[in-house]
Amino acid sequence: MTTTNQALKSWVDEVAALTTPDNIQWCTGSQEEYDALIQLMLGDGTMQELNQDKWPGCYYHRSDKGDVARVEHLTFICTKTKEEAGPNNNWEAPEVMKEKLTGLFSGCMKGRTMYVVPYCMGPVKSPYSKVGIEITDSPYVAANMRIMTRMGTQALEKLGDSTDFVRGLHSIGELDPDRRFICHFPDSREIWSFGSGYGGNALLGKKCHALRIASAQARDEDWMAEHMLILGLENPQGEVRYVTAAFPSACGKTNLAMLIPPAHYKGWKAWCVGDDIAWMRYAEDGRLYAINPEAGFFGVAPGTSEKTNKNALESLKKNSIFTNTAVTSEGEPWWEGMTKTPPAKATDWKGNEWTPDKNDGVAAHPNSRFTAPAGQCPVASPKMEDPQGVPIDAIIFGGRRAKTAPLVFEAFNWEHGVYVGAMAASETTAAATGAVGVVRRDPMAMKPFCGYNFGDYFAHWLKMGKKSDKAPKIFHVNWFRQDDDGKFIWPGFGDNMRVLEWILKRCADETDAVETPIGNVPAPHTIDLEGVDIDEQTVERLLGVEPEAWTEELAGQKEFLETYGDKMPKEMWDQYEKLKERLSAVSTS
Ligand code: GTP
Ligand code: SPV
Ligand code: MN
Repeated sequence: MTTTNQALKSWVDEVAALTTPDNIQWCTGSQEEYDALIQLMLGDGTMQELNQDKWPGCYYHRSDKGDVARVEHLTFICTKTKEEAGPNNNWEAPEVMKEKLTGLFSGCMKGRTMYVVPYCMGPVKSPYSKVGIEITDSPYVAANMRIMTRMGTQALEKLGDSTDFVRGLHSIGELDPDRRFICHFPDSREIWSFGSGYGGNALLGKKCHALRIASAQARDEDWMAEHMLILGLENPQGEVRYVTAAFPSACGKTNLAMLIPPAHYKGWKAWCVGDDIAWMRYAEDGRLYAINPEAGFFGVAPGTSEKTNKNALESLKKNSIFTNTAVTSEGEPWWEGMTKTPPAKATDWKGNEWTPDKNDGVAAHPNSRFTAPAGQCPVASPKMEDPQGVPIDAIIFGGRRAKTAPLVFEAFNWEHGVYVGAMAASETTAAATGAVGVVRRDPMAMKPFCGYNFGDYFAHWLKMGKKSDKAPKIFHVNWFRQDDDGKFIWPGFGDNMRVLEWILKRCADETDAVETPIGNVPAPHTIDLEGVDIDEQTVERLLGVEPEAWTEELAGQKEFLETYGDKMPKEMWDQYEKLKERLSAVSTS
């Protein structure tokens, strides 16, 4: 035992008594310990060695076929009342859920080792970082946690004898989808996750702690826990300015977080601070600062290539874990979109032999992922480790919209920006189980991750804007607009830099915009398109705001606002009325 923390010791004893493991292993986070975990998994076949000459320190894991994504319908927020959790969450009373889960956890670690995984979300020296302890019976989870968080002794030392830590209890159970529950108890800062070994369901520091529990804690303590990337943009004069961006799962955060500016942007450089989660608070200078609570990337593999995201590929070349990708006959990981020519022969994510002419499906699961140390990113910002974080100029919301949403627009002010974020909608992706490609509202990209009632969450956002006259400006982007044939009309990826430049210029009052009912769009020719093969008509379409489409959108917005009854702040209804007026003014003029 490596701690004198009585609260921690007695909780671990309690959990051991409930789950009856054969062994208890306290994780220190050392390299030897990690290597031993890998050896253990190589031994029992849950991990496979990849080609060590080409992929040093890289390993492969195939998860259970029925356990490949987050499960939103099995994710619960267990607050005292249903209203606190809100219509945006599944709810169960804490004591009812705990009784049910106690039954499932009872004796579930028999024959297994219980790993006690202390972790710190955020730089260890940051006053804004938070410690959690995950107890798990999965060595795969323990290994991934070492990449994704500051894990082990350093976290225990930070905790000291404090009782202030998130208690996360996890068991893979039997991986039975009918006995799977991902439950959060925001009041007692606890997470109980049973029956899944995958990603956000199982790596409890990530979505469960750093978003669902943290969002509730942030509401109580006047800060923000958001599903956002953090990106620094350095201009040729060497000045770096930072933005955060909230896009739903599998909608481009990791890609934007490490983008490579187009050749035309000489002297510009992008710095990655974070690719998925931002914790933000005001500093004494009145500015909003963000830290990345994570230490690794759990990134979507498909579509990641030298062309689309070279920096991600560089990040994952060594010391990484691949889950549910394909593996070539050379022992290399592979996924759709990675290379122009697919490998002649591979084993697919289900373990079946795969050849390119085999047309019964993809080789890699659409939600297959890599776990890579963030420090390996060639453009990892030195500020990743800064205890104070980075000051934010702009907050960007976005989604995957084939129609309606233009490439970029600027909110008129903070309050309008909160409305824009709250009304964001996006086509669903493979990051969660369920239908793909259906437009649904995903406020601030937090639909699956907000640990309390969205009505209260919007109120919290509104309040945060009033705390300072230096609050960031708010924007909305859409990289995914399509033509009638379903082809993307914006090149995206590195070229998104052009939109970011416009955003930064707006923040510095250096470029023009045209007012539309939904917000300010770029004035003609204010987005630098030099070197992009795009015609004038397409640009018009990209930036176009069609009042008819938005009037249709209004109906959906009203319905959404109504769902929250009295909890929906009045300011949001005011914004709705104003938008309605602006839209009717243009359609009657
Ligand atoms: P999570 O990790 O689930 O939160 O996802 P994410 O938001 O980090 O998404 P990611 O950057 O991994 O991108 C998901 C998919 O969108 C990948 O297949 C990318 O190739 C694709 N993508 C990202 N950016 C763009 C873009 O600008 N244009 C287009 N067309 N596709 C993009
Ligand atoms: C997401 O779905 O937004 C992810 C992956 O980042 S997971 O960790 O599974 O939540
Ligand atoms: Mn995410």
